[in-house]
Amino acid sequence: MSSADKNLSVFTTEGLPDISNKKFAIVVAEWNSEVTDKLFEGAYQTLITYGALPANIVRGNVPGSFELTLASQWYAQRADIDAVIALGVVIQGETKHNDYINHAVAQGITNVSLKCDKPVIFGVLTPNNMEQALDRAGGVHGNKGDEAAITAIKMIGLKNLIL
Ligand code: DLZ
Repeated sequence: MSSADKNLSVFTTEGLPDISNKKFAIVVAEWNSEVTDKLFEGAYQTLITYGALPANIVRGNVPGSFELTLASQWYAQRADIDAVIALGVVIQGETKHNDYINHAVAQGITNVSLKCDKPVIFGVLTPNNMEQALDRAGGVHGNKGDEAAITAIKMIGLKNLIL
């Protein structure tokens, strides 16, 4: 088998793996929902664009970004879920509250990913204000949800190659 054939058998569109039989959970924080709903739309549409089936994408809402970690773990523990995408927006405030949330979620999601041995993608925006958030949720700076979905797909492909 030539290397080109091998690539074809492993990868489909633009080097990304076939995800038509993969199942995804997208966990969405309701805090700043005007932004997180756009992040969800970006992630969902990107998964569909690259071959995921609508029936294989589940959405779970949580109250705020701090709750993303536990809900991500609940999904990641499910045998049928291949990857989890956690989406939230934590806007910098006058207090340090946002820092505590950001660090807790980043660390928590890392721990879940390692514990469950599955991609759990950190799709949390940490902008200074709402304008910056919207710029990164389908605005001039793209959509962090799209990026998170591509990252999930790439990690699934990488796992298949390495293990
Ligand atoms: C409390 C809080 C604050 C101040 N800011 C945000 C935010 O910018 N983004 C977000 O997703 N959640 C925020 N929260 C809520 C916390 O994530 C969490 O839901 C509560 O502290 C309850 O655990």
